[in-house]
Amino acid sequence: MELPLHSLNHCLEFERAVLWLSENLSFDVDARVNLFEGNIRVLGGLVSAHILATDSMNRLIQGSYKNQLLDLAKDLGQRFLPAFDTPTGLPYAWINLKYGLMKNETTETSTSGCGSLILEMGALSRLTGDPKYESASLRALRKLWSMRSSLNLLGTTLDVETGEWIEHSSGIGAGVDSFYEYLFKAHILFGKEDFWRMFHSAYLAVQKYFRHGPWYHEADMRTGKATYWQLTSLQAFWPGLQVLVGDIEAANSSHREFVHVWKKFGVLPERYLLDHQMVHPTEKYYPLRPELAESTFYLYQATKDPWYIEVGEAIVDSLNLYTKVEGGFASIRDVTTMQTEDHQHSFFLAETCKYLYLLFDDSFLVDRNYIFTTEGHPLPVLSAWHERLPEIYIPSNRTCVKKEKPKRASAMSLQVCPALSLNSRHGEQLVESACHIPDA
Ligand code: DMJ
Repeated sequence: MELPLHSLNHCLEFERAVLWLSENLSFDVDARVNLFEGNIRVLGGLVSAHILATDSMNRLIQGSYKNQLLDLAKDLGQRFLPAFDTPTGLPYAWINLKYGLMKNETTETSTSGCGSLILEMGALSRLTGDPKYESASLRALRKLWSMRSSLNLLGTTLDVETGEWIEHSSGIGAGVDSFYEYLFKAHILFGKEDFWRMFHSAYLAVQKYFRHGPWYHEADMRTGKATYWQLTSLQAFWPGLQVLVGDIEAANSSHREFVHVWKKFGVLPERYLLDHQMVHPTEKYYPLRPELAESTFYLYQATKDPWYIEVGEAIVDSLNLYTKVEGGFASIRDVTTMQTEDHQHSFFLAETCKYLYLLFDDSFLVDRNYIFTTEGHPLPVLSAWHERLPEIYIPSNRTCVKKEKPKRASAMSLQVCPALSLNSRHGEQLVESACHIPDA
């Protein structure tokens, strides 16, 4: 089959990048790196690109590919492992790529730092046939889960040597966000019921203790009492996760609030004080974060409501207006003045641009189901990676069908959390996810 010209260009670019990486990238460097960031940005990128490079449809690579990206991923994964050598199995937040664990390294890490490794490390194990990466990240995840409170809440920071919590207040934003995301996506990718059970309890606790109408505040994991009434830009990923779960109504209502704040400033401030309706005095920045675009993409996929396209267009307009500079896009230092700074995080290309692109053109997703890692790297859902296919993927086991049978069975279209029928409003039957907790 002949490929169209733009596909050929993609292939050439991709092949060139693979070649460049295999000739220029080495992890044998004396650099202290953050395990979480290294995992989601670098390991995830390599593993995902390797899978795309070996795609049976040859969409991205035409010539011979010799597993260079997988070799790099293996090397990096191996360099991560000494971080897990703790009495608790919880990994250190920092590791030196050349020398391993540094003397007097801090023992403090975050919940996401310990609980967001399973997708990349699990995929690496499946691809190499070596279980050590998956085992280390699974052990850490299980330990973390065992540290939850009786309310099924977790804190934000902890000590990897003692397994004690340091910060008991937490929410769905910084330091915790991707922990929830990975429990659920690990269930989709690996089909383990265990992940679903953990996620379901954690999700219900979030909806019960953090949710306040469309907003999410923070609360103390021990008492469930509210601590901070703040909206953070990172929280805007939550509606996207809720779409995967099937809790569309809750997703839509909080997404609208984030859009409202985006429109108020032109971009999302890092932290906004809900109780004072003002930007946090020291966290006024917008580092080109993707979360709102990500949720907009998911909500559009689930509803096909053109309003989400309009939101996407408004986001693109804002990015062009406020952040476009010669040679790229710049972070905003202060959303009240739109002063920029000389920094463009890798997540701008890996996530912000990718989700916006997919919002307007999802043809890449048509013939395969993917989950996206927290850094936006696609991993295909392969039955070979499943212990047992989750029931939701077996058509006859679907308990409730929300819409007409979708053409393809993605987690998003099937809405993994089973649906409940509610009372009717305006004469039509209302269907909500079993994970949805209505407002009191
Ligand atoms: C990304 O690096 C990841 O999504 C991470 O989980 C938290 N958010 C940043 C981008 O804002």
